[in-house]
Amino acid sequence: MKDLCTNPQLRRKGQKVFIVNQHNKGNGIPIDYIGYWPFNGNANDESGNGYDGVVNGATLTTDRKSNPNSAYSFDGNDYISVASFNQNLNEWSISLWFYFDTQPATQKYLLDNRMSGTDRLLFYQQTTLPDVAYGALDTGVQEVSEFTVSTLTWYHLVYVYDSGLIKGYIDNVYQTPDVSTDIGTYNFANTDLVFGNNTPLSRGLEGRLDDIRFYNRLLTLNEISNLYNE
Ligand SMILES: [Ca+2]
Ligand SMILES: [Ca+2]
Repeated sequence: MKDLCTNPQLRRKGQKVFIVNQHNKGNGIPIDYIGYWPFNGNANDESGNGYDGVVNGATLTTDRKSNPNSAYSFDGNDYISVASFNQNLNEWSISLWFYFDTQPATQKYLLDNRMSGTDRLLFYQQTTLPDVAYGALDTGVQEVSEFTVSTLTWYHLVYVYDSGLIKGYIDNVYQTPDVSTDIGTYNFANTDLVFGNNTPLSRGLEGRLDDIRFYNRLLTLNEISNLYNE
C-alpha cells in the first residue's frame, strides 16, 4: 500500500485535509481504496487489491436506482466472504448502502470480521428498535445510533474510525452515539471479512447490500455527502 503521508497534496498530517479525486489509478478508482465492491454483476473487488468476494447464496438484485443485477440480496442464510483480509490501520472508513426486508427478532449482520482471529468488529441491524449499530466485542463496546430505519428502503451508511473512535453517518447525517467509548487500536489482522452474516452465529441479513467501499483513511464530510448524493 502506498504511503499516503509521503504525498503532501493528498494528506497534510494532523490537519485531516485530503484531496482524493486528483489521485487515482487511471480508472477513477482512488488509490486509497483498500477494497471496493460495487456489486455490479459480481462480488469482485474493483480496488485492484484482489479482495474478491466469494458469494455464498446471495443473489443479484436491483440497486437503489432500479438497475438490475447491481446489488446483492440476502435471504437470511447467505453471505459474501473476503478471505485473508489483513490490514493494520489507525484510521479507516467504510461506506455502504443497505436495505432491510424485515425487522428481525435477532440481530442481523451487515458486516462482520469475526470468523477468525480475536479482533471483532461488526455492524448489524438492531432488534429492539429499528436501527443499525456497531460493536467491537473485544472491548465490550456496543454503540447505537438514534436513527430510525424503515424496512424496504435503501440507506447510506458510513463508519469512520479515527484512532479508537468510530463515528457513524446515515444518509449523510451524523449519528449521535448512545455510547462514545474509545475501542482502542483496531486491526483487521488475519481475518475474513463477511458481508451479510455472522456465520458462527447464523445471523444472516434479510435484505440487500450494495457499493461497499473500504478506505485506509478518514472520509471528509464533503466526501460522505458526495457518496450519499451519488
Ligand atoms: Ca451496485
Ligand atoms: Ca439463502
